[in-house]
Amino acid sequence: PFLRNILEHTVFKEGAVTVNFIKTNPELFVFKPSKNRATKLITFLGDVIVNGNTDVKKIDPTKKFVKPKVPSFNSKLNYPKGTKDLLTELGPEKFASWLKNEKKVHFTDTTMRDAHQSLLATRMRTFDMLKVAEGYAKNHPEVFSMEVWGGATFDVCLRFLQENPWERLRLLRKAMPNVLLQMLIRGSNGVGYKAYPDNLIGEFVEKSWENGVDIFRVFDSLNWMKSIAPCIEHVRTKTNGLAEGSLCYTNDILNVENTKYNLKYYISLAKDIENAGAHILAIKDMAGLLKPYAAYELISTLKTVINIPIHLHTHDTSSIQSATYLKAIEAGVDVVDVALGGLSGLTSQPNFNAITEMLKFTERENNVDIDSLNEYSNYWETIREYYYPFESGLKAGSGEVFKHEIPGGQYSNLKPQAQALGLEDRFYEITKMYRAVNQLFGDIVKVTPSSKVVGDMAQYLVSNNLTIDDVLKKGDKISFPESVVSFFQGDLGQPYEGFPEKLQKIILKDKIPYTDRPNEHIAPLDIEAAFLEFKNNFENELARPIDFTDFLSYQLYPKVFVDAYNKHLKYGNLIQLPTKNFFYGMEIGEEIMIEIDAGKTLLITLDSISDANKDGMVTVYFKVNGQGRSVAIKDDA
Ligand code: 3PY
Ligand code: ZN
Repeated sequence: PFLRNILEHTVFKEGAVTVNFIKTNPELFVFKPSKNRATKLITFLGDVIVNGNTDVKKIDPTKKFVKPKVPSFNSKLNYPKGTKDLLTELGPEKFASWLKNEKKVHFTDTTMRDAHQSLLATRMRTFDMLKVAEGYAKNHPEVFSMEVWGGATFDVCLRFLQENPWERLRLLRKAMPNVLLQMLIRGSNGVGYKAYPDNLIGEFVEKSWENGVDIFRVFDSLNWMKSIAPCIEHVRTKTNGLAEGSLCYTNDILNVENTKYNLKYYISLAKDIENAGAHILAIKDMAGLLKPYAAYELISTLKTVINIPIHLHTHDTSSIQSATYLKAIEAGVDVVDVALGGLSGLTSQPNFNAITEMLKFTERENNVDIDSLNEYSNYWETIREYYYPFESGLKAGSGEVFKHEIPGGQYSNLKPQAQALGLEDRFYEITKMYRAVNQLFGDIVKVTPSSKVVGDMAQYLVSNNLTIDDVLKKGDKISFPESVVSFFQGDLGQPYEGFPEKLQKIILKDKIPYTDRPNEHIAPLDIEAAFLEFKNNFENELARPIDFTDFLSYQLYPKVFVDAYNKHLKYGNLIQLPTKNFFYGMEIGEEIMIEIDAGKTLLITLDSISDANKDGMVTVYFKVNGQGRSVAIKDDA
């Protein structure tokens, strides 16, 4: 392409080339995207080989990877009947009654969503999931649901992985047609960090269902029913799926000094969620604060006041959450969230394999093939190594979580954020400040996006060497982070018992807060007109066909979508590229097979890499299906 740019350049064509031609014509380095899939792929590989993957900040040159072993399964075998078949047969209401009457405890496997969101900054690629999806659905049809979508995965797919989240969902649906697929949705905030027009959220829910989601776990970051209820309503009216309304658990119901988030509060919230039409109640313990005896008290009480089944979610940050599951199971919880061993524990969910063993030979045992489960755990343990740059570095459980109350998903992100701000050695100061900021804000529920507001404020205060006292005494002279101002204005809804008024005035200065739904301040989207405009802007013969789900991605994350779209034009679809090569490029002599379309495979070998020439261009030589090919890459170093 570089040569083509030179040959097609007007200066070149006019024969007016001077020695400085290349230096003075930077547009020569702007390559028009090619239509050819192989060219796009080797352009991506060439870029990573020469400049690294921009998402990987630190490489360990001594790192060696072990080839993952995919557990065997019979690909000819039909899929055994699972919960998805049962939902189709019974419909959501009867399905929920069936679940409630089950004696055994059921399991949701979070490996493909929350586990990697909480351990590996959400970087797990579809490639590694698809390798085991079909086999897992065939070998483990007893799994209640697979959490595979939503939360931060949507954003990260587009922003960092150069994947289309909808394609991930469709492929997983196809590979796992018998088991329920589950997503996490942040009420009026969808899978984003702010409120969106109601009709956009409605369309999003409908398309999520059409593309494969069965269970919608709906929550609001402040437990605000005005955000939860409309989303449950979308699920009930636009899908035949299950609406799982969540109460987010915070504080400690056994602490008599906790007069805010006590048992009474959760009973009332659970009833509101049931009355809003939820088929299942989720207890979403996003930070892992629900201790064993509190779990027993909460669940046994809720079992007497609501009629829908209860699904418990926790994070094992403290490392005692298996005990919580034991007490919850004794109290009659219907489903618990677990992650396969290799991706469990710490800020992720408790260990599926170990919890299964814990229940063996007891009356609530679920008949799971533990040997097979262990093979899947080993697979993920090996796969995890590819993602080492995204590990949080947390080595052991931490009892401090009961003080700072940082959600599992946020904890693993806070460290790299602190690093980026040059605050690496002040991480514990940040966690302490996080706690202090929560108290300052009046003790709020902290989960995406409200947790981000507390995190932003804590980091801001620590990096500017400010104290809580400074905020209260000199706050009128401080310009607070945008997310904090927006929160106090009402953009994420209303916290339980309201905002602390004095602080609200300090933070907002002359801005006026509001108390109704943020969505009331956003005009409904004219979907038809906006979709037409979108198609006009983005349909391009060089890109893949654009559809309504892309339009939804664009509406939720405009800038992120445009960046991903441009990368797609340049590199094509990278979903079939092995993870090792996606993050670390190729070694000389390495051969990889990539299936670019059904039955169409490319065998790519890296032959050699030239030194940079005087213009900083490196030529990378490949063989593609035996034919020599090269790409010229600008060395950014
Ligand atoms: C998310 O919203 O992504 C979460 O996982 C919250 O716990
Ligand atoms: Zn979670």
